[in-house]
Amino acid sequence: PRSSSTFYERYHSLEDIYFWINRTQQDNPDTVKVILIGSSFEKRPLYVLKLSVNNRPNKKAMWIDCGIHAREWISPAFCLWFVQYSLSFYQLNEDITNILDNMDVYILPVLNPDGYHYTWTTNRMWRKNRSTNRGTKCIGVDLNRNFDANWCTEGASDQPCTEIYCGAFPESEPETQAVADFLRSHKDIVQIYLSIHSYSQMLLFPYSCTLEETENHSELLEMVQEAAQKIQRHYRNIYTYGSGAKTIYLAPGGSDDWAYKLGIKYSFTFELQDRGRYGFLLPPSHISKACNEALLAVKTIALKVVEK
Ligand code: ING
Ligand code: ZN
Repeated sequence: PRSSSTFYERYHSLEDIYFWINRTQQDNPDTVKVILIGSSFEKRPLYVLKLSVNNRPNKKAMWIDCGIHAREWISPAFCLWFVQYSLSFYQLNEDITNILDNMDVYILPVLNPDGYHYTWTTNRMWRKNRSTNRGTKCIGVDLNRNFDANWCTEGASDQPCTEIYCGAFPESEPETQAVADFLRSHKDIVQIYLSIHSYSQMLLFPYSCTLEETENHSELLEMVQEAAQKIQRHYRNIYTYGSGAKTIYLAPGGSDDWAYKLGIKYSFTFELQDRGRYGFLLPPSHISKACNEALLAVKTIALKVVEK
């Protein structure tokens, strides 16, 4: 008989995720705080979990967001996986202990709750948020084209009916604005910005909005190269890596480019499994391997930053 899967090896509805956030905070009152950073177009709350293991002052921090694109279900699954792993293996696993002793972690499990809910009820392949647009029946803005980084230039569209619509102006969407406001007010402590997508197995860093290289390009390249090598050794799986524009395509208005320009110099976008066999419809039986691969990449990068 098939072995039964745990909570973290399944996908969960938005309602279940809200319930999980509440329970995780209640079960770990000393470590987990829940911060309401804003609300979505349809007025759903945007909750961030803050993981903080001790009260040492002046600790740095890492930000992780998941679920900016509605149909990329492995992404929220990773945020839940990361929280559970951190809470379970602090003081058991050397790497996560070292990371959490030195930095707080802010986790936004579902950046685009309206879109995520819509993929569960109506259209599994929805990508954008669910905001209405003036002068058209077409719904939604691509939240990863709505940040203020070479906004709406080549690689985005000003047509609301496209999948890569940039919105009426930068940060026009409440979801984008909530994240940008939070990071602006925490930019002195947040050292690492990480956004989780799928699919295609890539570890990306700025820029995506231009073919130019960042000032620390070679350092970022070394970090993702080491992460990809570790994934290959441990899990026999290939992740490609590099700057977004050179590795996939030009894409302005993305969150990692914006975070980098804000001053968060260790800024990344991960594209989790797979490489196209199942695409966005990654079966639940693949969740644990996909999340463990991404976890290894997060650890590799965070430890590099901690050791600086
Ligand atoms: N890929 C990303 C997208 O928004 C990306 C690629 C990464 C764009 C970083 C901009 C910045 O198109 C997916 N799968 O959504
Ligand atoms: Zn995406």
